[in-house]
Amino acid sequence: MAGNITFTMLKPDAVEANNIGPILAKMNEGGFRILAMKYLRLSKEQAGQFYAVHKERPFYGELVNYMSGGPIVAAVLTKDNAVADFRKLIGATDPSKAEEGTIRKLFAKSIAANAVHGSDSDENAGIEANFFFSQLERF
Ligand code: FUP
Repeated sequence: MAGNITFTMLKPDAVEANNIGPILAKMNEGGFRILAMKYLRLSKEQAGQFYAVHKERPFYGELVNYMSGGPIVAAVLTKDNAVADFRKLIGATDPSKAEEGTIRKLFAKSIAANAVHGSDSDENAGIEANFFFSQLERF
């Protein structure tokens, strides 16, 4: 059965462009509620650990530099069928391929600076939420 949480980050480009409010509004309008949220800057080590699954990919170094290059917002969101519905709401990784009206189409600048992250499975949603937040069960 599909789970009801997903994990997101508003990436450095979205924070720099002062789009935290508009992007969170889109998430709310899409039916998501915020369970946990924090504003922080990742160290290089933390960004490398978070994206360790991409270690062998050619863009890994750039991705780690990019994600540790400025502040982000990390959040746990809830909704029925959260992971799939959220990926639909944010659109394709490459904003030039993202559907009209999606968050990446509206706010992303490039494939690297693509405004937001969204978990790709229920298992990863749990792992990623736990990477940033402890004691989620209290909510
Ligand atoms: P997504 O699940 O849509 O966030 O995309 P991926 O897991 O495939 O990629 C994770 C992040 O790596 C993307 F958000 C941006 C970065 N990336 C690149 O910089 N270049 C690429 O060619 C692919 C991904």
